[in-house]
Amino acid sequence: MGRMSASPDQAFPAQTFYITTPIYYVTAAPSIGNAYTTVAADMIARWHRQRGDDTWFLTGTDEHGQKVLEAASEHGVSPQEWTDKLVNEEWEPVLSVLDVSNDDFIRTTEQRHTDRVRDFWQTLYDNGHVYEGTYEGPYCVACEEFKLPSELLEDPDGDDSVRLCPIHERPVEQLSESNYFFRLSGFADRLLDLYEQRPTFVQPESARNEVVAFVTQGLSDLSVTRSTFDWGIEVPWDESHVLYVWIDALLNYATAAGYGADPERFDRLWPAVHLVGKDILRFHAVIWPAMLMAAGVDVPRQVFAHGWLQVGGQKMSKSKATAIHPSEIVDTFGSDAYRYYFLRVIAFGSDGSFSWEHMKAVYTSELANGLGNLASRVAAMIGSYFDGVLPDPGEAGLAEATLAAELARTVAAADEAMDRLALHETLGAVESFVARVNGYLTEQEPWKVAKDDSGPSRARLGSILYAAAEALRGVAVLHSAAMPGTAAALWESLGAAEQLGALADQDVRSAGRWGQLPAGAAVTKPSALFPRLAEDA
Ligand code: ME8
Repeated sequence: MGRMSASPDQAFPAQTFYITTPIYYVTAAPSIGNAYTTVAADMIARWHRQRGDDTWFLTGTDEHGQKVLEAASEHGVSPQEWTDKLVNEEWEPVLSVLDVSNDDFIRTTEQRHTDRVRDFWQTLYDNGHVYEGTYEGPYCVACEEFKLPSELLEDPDGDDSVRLCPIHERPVEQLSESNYFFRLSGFADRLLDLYEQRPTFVQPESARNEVVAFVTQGLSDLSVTRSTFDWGIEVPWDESHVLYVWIDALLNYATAAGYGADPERFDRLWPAVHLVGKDILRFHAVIWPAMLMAAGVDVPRQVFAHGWLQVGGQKMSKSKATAIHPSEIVDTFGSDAYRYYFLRVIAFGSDGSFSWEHMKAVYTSELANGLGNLASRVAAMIGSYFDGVLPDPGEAGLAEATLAAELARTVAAADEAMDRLALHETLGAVESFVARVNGYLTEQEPWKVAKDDSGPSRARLGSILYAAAEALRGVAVLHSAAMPGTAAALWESLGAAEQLGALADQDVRSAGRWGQLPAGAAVTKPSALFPRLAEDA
């Protein structure tokens, strides 16, 4: 999959890998729901960089539409002032809080976006994909979407004139507007062909089935303009309308990659992998590819819909009180443990729950007592038995050969899971290996071997501690995508930075080759990778 592109500083052409998150509505501060998609995309991007792929990772903010306008009005400021403030004070800073390595950040109010969006829709209008009509129907502002009467919920207080959005459980509005429509209905067959010919276009399987079932019922044309408010991109052929926020927002993935402005760059990066929550699956797997087909542009490489993060059994969203800011959790556990927790314990693609108790339990067992303790024990033993100089591996026994084979298997399994975006399996494979290394030490009892000063015992002690350190070298490479800070600290403590170069430059697929850390490396105790939690945490 993907195209090859040669870049001048690489000896071999790398595969291009372009990944995106949704662009989030700037109605409020980020929640752990938004952060979930962003850290997942970050882990994937970092992994691809460590495969040597020409990687581009985009995130950003969705700033137009009625919903953002209403949030600004509630605070008594203009929508532009509102979005500027929120982006500067919240949406950009949260990326550093979470250690996110995005290559670009797009705001839909930027001219590099708005100009290209107008060009795109003018072309579709000129080519007959857009026509004028009237729309009447229920509209949910929180979704920014017209709803079908059949999917609405009844009013819990029994008011017959009120119907609720099934996602937000808040009243919908009845809209009647003269609008422009995109001939979406004409793309149903081509979309169904796409889903059939490229079974991984929509993933996971449950998401694919939902989309196929939806399109099989037939598609209605899509109203793509609004005339009752003006916070949006002006329709180029009729300035009494603004473009519907979704068809403006979806184009961010193309405009940020140079569509319409830098064709060479766009050709190199496109098509993208889109990570989305399942709430916005249809926009990405139905409307977006149809828009691209209408414009004669390749459809995305993949749309992957992950599940809903729940707190106390309810989907969290900014419009509900359960929204938790990522900093609340990062302040207690640190960003690496945060990233690890959400990506490790929730099967990527399924719903999952967050609770402080569960997070504390995973932190303590897998990170503090698992990896953290292992790293500090190995460094401490090399410190006290070998003055901090990595001993010679000597003659490897069966146990060491087994450990080496397990590392190679772990790397292969973790990398294969990454291709399916089974991030939880990638991390699960590494966690099992960490547990294996701990088991290896328990079996080999180096602290007992150290009591005997004879030559063979010294050699044996060296073999054991070399094997444990070399195993940790592999773990550092494997964990650098999910836990960049921890992996870098581990890498430093093994003396690997000095001997093997920067962690970011290590090829993840070669991490299983045993014996890379040379004897003589200076091993130092890492500062506490996962500090003990305060009593009241
Ligand atoms: O929909 N669980 O923006 P948005 C999991 N602007 N993921 C969650 C989540 C939860 N509880 N809450 C939010 C929009 N998310 C549009 C997108 S893209 C062209 C335009 C994540 O601010 C998840 O990725 O409502 C979801 O799809 C997204 O945030 C919705 O963010």
